[in-house]
Amino acid sequence: MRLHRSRRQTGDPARAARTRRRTGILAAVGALVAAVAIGSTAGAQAATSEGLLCQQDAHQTFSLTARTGYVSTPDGNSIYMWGYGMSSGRFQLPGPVLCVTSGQPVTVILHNELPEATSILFPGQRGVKANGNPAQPQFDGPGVTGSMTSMVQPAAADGGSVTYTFTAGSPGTYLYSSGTDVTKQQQMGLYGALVVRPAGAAGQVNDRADSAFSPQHEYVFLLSEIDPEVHLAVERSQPVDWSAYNARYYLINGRSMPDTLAPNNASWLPSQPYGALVHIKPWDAATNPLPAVIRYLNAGRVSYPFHPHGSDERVVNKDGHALQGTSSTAPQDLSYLKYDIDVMPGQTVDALMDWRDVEHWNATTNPIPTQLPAITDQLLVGADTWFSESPYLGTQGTYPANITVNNECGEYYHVAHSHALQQATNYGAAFGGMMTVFRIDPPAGCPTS
Ligand SMILES: [Cu+2]
Repeated sequence: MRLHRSRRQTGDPARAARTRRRTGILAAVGALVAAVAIGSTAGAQAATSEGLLCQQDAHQTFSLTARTGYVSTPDGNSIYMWGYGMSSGRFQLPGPVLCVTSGQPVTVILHNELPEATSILFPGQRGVKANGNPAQPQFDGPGVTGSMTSMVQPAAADGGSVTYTFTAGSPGTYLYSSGTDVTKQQQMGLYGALVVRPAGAAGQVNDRADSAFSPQHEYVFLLSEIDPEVHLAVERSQPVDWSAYNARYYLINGRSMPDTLAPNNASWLPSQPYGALVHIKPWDAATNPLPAVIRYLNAGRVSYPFHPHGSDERVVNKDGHALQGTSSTAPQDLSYLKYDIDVMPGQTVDALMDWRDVEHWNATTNPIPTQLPAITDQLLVGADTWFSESPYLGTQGTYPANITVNNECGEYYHVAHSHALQQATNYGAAFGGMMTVFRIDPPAGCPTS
């Protein structure tokens, strides 16, 4: 395994030591403990340290700057990236999650500090203009006789800017990303999520009432990948050998497992502000009637088959459109339950998730607590492990000596990850990469969270 260490990393021994300590399986265990610790801090903090962090503005006007920077990977690597950040802020990966209202005007001003021209594509938005002109491909010759230099008007290298305006499209989730030298610039990190909310119904994914979700349980999973050789070549101004492309890191919201479990704005991940820990409670008609929503986006080059363990999710939107029939009066609900959420390059998938708890086994009061899935839905590993679509966790056995409890308050943890298992690694080392954890608290919540 070959690691590229930049001056930025080797120049800071304390940071290098921290990253070394975070290596391997122990790191995953440690991060899980850290996730528990997050839950045991003040509730107000938990509300801001987990889940979607929206960038909002009363005038729906955002000023972004394309910059260079570095991201950390759990194996101690430090990778040169390009990314969109708030102009008032700093480099970040991915770009800010922009939250807007459907049908309302939006302005995005792009400042470019990169050494080459760059731009932003806004697929699915209406009437996109660049500096007041219709957004359109750019060619290096007259008309369309030359080569296309950009899919949309760019901001010039080293200080240029361009202003994009549009009307926010139908409610849902959209990728925004570079339209200039797309293969290279998107690999370098120029992408982010745009969340379009229904007008007057911000608590719904789309205009359908049955797409309502719990606003405290809203998550974005922006999936992408990194070939560090490409990034090293760009950093050194060397040509990129795309024929040798080989992704080594797989990311959710710009982080790889176990960093995906760290809170939003974790101090040790200054360029990667977004966590990916899902923290929910079981569905309950009286106290927790609304599902969580997970907004999946693929900013990478291949399909990512993502799935949580223990429960299906209900797919309600794709590419910013509700899954429904064509009737203008009562469109048929075409949402569907799915275990594996396949997210194609450039695609977005919005899924609702209810956790339907089942009572634990008890010899006297609940001897047969749950209907186990058909054997054909189970994958048996050895004698005691199965992967199924059931949230049933089996019986509580005897703990080892000196162990009195194996979680904080009776909560469950299930991993969720890309099922293309090479995408669940950090430079080939399992488990890592495109992986996170769903935490399900007991119905009454954790006393300390
Ligand atoms: Cu799995």
